[in-house]
Amino acid sequence: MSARREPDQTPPTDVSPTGAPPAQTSPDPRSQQGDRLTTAQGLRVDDTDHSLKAGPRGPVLLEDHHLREKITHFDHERIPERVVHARGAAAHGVFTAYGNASAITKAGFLATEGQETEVFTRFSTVVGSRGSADTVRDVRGFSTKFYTEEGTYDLVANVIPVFFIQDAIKFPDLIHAVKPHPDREIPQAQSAHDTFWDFASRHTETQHTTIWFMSGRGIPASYRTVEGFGVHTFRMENAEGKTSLVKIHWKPVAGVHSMVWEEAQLAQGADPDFHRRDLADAIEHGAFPEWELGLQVMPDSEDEMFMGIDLLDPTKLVPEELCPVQKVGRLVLNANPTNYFAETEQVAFHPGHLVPGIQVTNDPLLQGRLFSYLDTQITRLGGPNFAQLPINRTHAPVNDMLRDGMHQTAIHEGLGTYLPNTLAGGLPTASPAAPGVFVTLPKPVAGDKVRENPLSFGDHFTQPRMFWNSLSPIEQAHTAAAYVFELGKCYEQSVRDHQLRALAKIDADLCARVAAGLGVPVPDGESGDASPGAGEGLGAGDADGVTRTAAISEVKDDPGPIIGRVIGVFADDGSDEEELSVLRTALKAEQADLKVIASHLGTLGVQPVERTPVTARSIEFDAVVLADGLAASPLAAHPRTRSILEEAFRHGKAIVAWGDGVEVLDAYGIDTSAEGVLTDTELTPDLTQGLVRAVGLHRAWERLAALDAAGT
Ligand code: HDD
Repeated sequence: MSARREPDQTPPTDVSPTGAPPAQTSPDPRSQQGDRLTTAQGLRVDDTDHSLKAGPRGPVLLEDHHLREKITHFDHERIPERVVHARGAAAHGVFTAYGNASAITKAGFLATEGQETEVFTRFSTVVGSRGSADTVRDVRGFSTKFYTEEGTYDLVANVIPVFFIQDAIKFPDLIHAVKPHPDREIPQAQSAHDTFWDFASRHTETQHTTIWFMSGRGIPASYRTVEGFGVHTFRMENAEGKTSLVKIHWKPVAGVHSMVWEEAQLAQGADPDFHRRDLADAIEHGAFPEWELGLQVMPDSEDEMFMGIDLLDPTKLVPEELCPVQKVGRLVLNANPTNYFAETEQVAFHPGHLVPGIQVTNDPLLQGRLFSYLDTQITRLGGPNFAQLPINRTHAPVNDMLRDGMHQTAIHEGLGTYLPNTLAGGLPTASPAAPGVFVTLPKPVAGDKVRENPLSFGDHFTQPRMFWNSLSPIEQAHTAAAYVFELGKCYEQSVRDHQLRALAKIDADLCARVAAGLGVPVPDGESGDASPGAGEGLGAGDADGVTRTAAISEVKDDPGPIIGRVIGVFADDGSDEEELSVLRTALKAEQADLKVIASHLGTLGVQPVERTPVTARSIEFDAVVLADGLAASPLAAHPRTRSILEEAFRHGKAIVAWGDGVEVLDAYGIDTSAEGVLTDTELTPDLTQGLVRAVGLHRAWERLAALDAAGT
């Protein structure tokens, strides 16, 4: 029996009198137009569900162009994923300059007060493949394309201010080491394996970055709560030609907030798209993520050092105590991409995409990057014309001499494909040095050709020690536990030993804790570093005696804003919908989101129910609330209610209950006298304010410390 056309395949009836397709629905003429299915040649097709066959039971005919085109195109839908940073999520937004950067740079998008520049920002994990989980322990990328009037500027940043290696020539080794083992291709998206720690422990310049990502910075709570760092030192030039050495920062308005390790692991299973979903949801709900751009501005000194810190060494940061971060503009991400592939996947960043007023330095890592990014796009995006893809197109006028090549989409006119020419009127002409023209700063170059590092690159331990000293005790405990986890996943004792020796050079207590966790003696302190020039305290790096810096710890005395945070409220049919409404309004005023968890979906009165115990997970909530009217409900008795409460308690989250909701806490043994557990007989403004404050502090840090001390 043949089933040629299902009823819903009936052609639409709004045929125009001329037979032309109805008005275009997309501004891009190469995407969908009208509402009729066509081939790539614009031919309308009568059926897309059945191959052309010799009879309903006969063979498929080679002449079926629609079938062949459809399948051929499908066969080529995937492009090579990024060799690193394959998994990402992105958003459109706008950057507004405060104007105060004009003293430092002539870049118009930074220097002109109130100047608004469209941007596209992509966040990413480094190690995992495109389908890997979001919440793995990793460094993360934070790349922003500024579509400025002077050309596109890319800030290809990370969420950690330092990098693993000092020289780009080691990048393939680093990435081979951290990627899955080449024999079994495991583990995916993890650094917790032998080859990574084998590399990291032998190139001890990695130790600063590794201690950062062993801390909470390696498992951010969301992309909205990460800092961003340009890592390298850049050279900026103002309109008067004065130059400065500058480090670039993104400071999240929502504050820095990380997961605890168990949350990150739970999220990997319960919602591998956790960060991607969070970013898109926040933007969709109008809680637009925001960052301020900040600059650390240092004199353009001859030795390119600042207070003992080598500014060309990407494994070093400059403590904010020595050089404050000056805020020069604001980024707001306010629109989700329309199409993941066309935008997030095809966007091509490059640290060499610069504008007048921002130039590179001799940092050997940066110099290698300047080669790598252009090169990689040619493989990944199938040829040299990727700048013509809509997401990569500059918003400034283009008049280049680049012609032809794979996927050429421009129809260039005229004969002027060379210079000098007379046949095209001598156009286009190069511009003399003038505002808006990029002129490389003249800098003297001297020296013998050598494969060597400067002596100042040899200090690998002073700044990791400063990082360790700057953590609060509970953050130190989490960091030490992360090392125990990571090294505990290594099979080779020699690898563990090597890394322990590196830890001994950072801090004896850190080393002792990790050694105890691994059940081995504390090593004798030899680092075993294989890289030339490595050592302790060689040359500069003492950061002018700064042994701890305030910008590192997430534990703050004052609560931050709770914009975009999610509060899970257990309520059921016996609860008062008016109270839920009061709480919802109060949280909305803080731009936080409330999700009701009930024993059934639908509504409680007029209050929508977003979760049941079956679909709710503790990881999606920054705080858990129990409303009155719960004690006798099936929701209270559900085993997942108990696990959500226990996890929220264990992860240091605020827990709030009023009325008989408090009985549920008691029944499950939640200590109502613990820090961050707030109860009352009724929903009062004080209780609500307490909730807002507790979420603003991120976690009940003392509770976490007490649980850690108790070994739970
Ligand atoms: Fe890189 C991608 C950040 C060193 C080679 N890198 C990439 C992305 C970010 C960074 C955020 C993702 C861009 C996107 O979203 O598309 N990379 C950094 C930072 C570094 C760094 C902050 C050090 C300070 N990278 C680095 C080195 C090399 C590369 C030393 C090579 C020598 N990076 C690449 C690459 C990638 C890339 C292979 C992969 C995909 C891409 O470029 O477009 O070229």
